[in-house]
Amino acid sequence: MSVAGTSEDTICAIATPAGEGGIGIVRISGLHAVDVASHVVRLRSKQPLRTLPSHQLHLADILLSRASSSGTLFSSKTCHSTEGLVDEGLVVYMKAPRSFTAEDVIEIHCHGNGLVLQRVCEACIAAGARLAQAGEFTKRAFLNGRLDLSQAEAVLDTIKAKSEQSLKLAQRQLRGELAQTVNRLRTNLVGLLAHLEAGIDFADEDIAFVGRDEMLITLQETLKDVQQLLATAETGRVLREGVRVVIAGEPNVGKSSLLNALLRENRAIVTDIPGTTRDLIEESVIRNGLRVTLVDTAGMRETADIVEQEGIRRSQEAVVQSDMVLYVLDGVQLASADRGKRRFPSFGANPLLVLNKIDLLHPEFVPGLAAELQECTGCRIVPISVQTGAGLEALWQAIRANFVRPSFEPDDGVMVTHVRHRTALERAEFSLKESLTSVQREVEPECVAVDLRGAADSLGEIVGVITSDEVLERIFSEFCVGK
Ligand SMILES: Nc1nc2c(ncn2[C@@H]2O[C@H](COP(=O)(O)OP(=O)(O)OP(=O)(O)O)[C@@H](O)[C@H]2O)c(=O)[nH]1
Ligand SMILES: [Mg+2]
Repeated sequence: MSVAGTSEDTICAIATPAGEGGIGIVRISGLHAVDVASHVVRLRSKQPLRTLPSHQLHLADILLSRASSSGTLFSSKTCHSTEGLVDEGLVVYMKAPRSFTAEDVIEIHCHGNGLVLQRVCEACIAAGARLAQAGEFTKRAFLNGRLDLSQAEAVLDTIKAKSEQSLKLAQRQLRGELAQTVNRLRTNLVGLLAHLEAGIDFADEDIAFVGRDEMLITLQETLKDVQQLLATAETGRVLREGVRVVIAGEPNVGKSSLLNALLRENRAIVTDIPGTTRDLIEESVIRNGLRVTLVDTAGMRETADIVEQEGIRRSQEAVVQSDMVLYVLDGVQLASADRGKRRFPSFGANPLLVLNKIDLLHPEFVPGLAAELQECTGCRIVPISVQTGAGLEALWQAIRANFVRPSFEPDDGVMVTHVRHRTALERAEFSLKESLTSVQREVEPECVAVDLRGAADSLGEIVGVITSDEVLERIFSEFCVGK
């Protein structure tokens, strides 16, 4: 279903984060934004709001509208000489269509006090606006054609980006890089489809509107481009969302010590008593542009202690939900066990084995032990000592290499960062392969057209040409109110 048009309602919301701040902004958007704001602000210049030039800040008194003046923030006594006065601030009028929503937008900049902002918002509502829903300003920008859907999603990514690289990716998507590529591919398919359908309509006249070879070339090239985009999706997701790395292993091997060392912070309790950690301890750190959430867990062992049992259950759950497991081993324990009796981890998909406490081993002994471990388990091994810091840099590199290929440059080509885009591309890939097979087998053009339409529609979903209300609802509900 395609969605178009805009709402008649004028909406308002506090656009700045909750809490105290130097300034706070209330944003109003819609057909009646100026009328609503006129009830709430009085320009010091006495000019009517409507006559203001667009995109200029003007000093104003910010007032309570009559309908909300029964409020409790300022009693009638305190407001005697300046009745209904709340604050003084700045007002900016952004005339449609040159605004974020492409509608008339007024922003009222007051002091960043939650009560004041709340009162201004209430005054706007009393003057006829309604409180905006989560993401409604951005949704209007999309519905009014200011942004495509991938750009609207990039607005949220820009707000939420925690690392340099995720911010860079969000900004590139906001500039429309992904949309341009997807639109180009979609246009090629729609062109092909038009020719194919013309051929079907005029089948009796024996005119070939598009040759088989030409069709094969276009389909193959489009498929290649779609697959190229898909190849970036995993790295894109990892850079946008960050990764969850769980530190697991038996008690006392140095898991909490490792967490503290990687965070460079004394976050978890470390003792030489096995079973020290019970709860999961979680903390994020940004390293080389990648946001890594590290999770320290309770050491795995058989135990009758029910608190520890619960801790171990949570550890196992954390392992299942992780993107990567660092399985820590005590180098001394391992070295002292008989060769045949050495125990190795049996859980976690492809864990990275961290051979800890190598400061307590003879340096010449470490490479042999690591090689033996590698041979027995087939897993990657990183020998470290939390005590001396040896191997920690190599461990960081191994974590990154697990997710991002070493030659990766965030400035290389267009990247796919959203699961929604990835699944749409996968559907497009499937339909393109089907249509290629149909053309190769010289199946009736009607069948080819169905798959071509499917591929074009899947691409259209990314930019929002084809989108259901349900999808829009889901996307914009992730936003905060005021964006
Ligand atoms: N020599 C040496 N001791 C270490 C090293 N890493 C940790 N330890 C010591 O090993 C002991 C256990 O460390 P923890 O970090 O509490 O171990 P854990 O795996 O979290 O233990 P649990 O929470 O009980 O599962 C402490 O006495 C640490 O000081 C290391 O690299 N070298
Ligand atoms: Mg611990």
